[in-house]
Amino acid sequence: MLQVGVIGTGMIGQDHIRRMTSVLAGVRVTAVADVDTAVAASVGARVGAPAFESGEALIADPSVDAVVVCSWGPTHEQYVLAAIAAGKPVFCEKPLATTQEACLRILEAEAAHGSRLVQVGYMRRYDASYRALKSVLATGQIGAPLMMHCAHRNASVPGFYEKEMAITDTAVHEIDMVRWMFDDEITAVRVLTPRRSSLGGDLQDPLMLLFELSSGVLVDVETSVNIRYGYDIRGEIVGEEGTAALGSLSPVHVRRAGLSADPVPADWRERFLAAYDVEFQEWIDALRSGGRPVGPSAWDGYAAAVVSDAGVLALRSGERVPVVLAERPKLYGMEVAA
Ligand code: NAD
Ligand code: ISE
Repeated sequence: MLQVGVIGTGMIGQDHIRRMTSVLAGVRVTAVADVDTAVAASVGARVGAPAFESGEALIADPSVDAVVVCSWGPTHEQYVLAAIAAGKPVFCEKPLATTQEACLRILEAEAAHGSRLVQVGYMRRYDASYRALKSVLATGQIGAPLMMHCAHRNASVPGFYEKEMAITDTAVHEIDMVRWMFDDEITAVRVLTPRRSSLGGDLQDPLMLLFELSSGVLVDVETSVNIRYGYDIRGEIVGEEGTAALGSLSPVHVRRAGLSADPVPADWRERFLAAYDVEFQEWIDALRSGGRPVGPSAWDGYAAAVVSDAGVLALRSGERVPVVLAERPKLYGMEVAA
């Protein structure tokens, strides 16, 4: 049984605790921690896990074999570094850290440890629709890919969501997905700002991002984070001989009162429910078999941070911003995760 300590018991922390306690096999949640100690105590009490006074104390405790970090992005670096220092595997929700400099410090710490300990929570790599799309691409049936159109729509976002999070917190999923989908790196970013939605307060919402890949493929991504009607994730690849798109997710299609309708998920928990389950079960199985994490690595987290930093610069300047990655350390090989 893998004994896991969870740091950050907010929305996704609670969802991952639920799946590790009532859905997945071979895992037990043995510790929780949150700066909001009341929330940690009540979430811990529900699953019989003690609430620790700090994330660092949780990481050091012998009841914890592996760590899951679900606190706010700016706090990820400190916990990932502490887990590496303790030699414990750590699953960190995206983003790995909120600056590329912080990600580089994590890469250095992991390299000094000498083997992989870190996995980053880019769950789209585990989603059945994205996996099917990647398989279609690999068979060559639509020919060489030329473009991809993506949309990332949230019904609404929490109060703490700030302007640039449309790139660093939301489109960062497409940044990782695109690198994985095309086995390629993003080399430049542009960001266009359409007419602003009146529903987004101070946010520049929506945004239109344009990624250039080293192969010449162009990817556009619409982020709309106050679209109200639901959580809608789209992706269509245009190839030389055809197109392939993420399919409909609904098991049922309703026609009534002059309308033909599929339900739209409410949020990421509903849309990616199965993907998170697969992501965690594969992580648990890899660690239980004595192996190392094989999903999205600290290098993938770093690359996403560099592209997202370029996106923020492109948003501020209105210019095309090139993406420059550091040399890839040997530890991360060239294999494509998941
Ligand atoms: P949330 O605000 O609901 O929960 C975050 C929790 O972290 C809060 O309970 C807060 O008190 C706690 N926290 C803050 N600072 C802390 C610290 N220093 N130490 C310990 N706990 C601390 O936020 P959320 O929506 O659950 O998001 C958490 C993380 O998960 C973010 O990095 C977010 O980007 C990521 N996330 C990923 C997905 C996904 O689809 N993979 C979806 C949602 C959120
Ligand atoms: C959130 O943090 C997530 O990761 C969701 O998957 C994403 O859709 C949302 O925009 C983010 O704020």
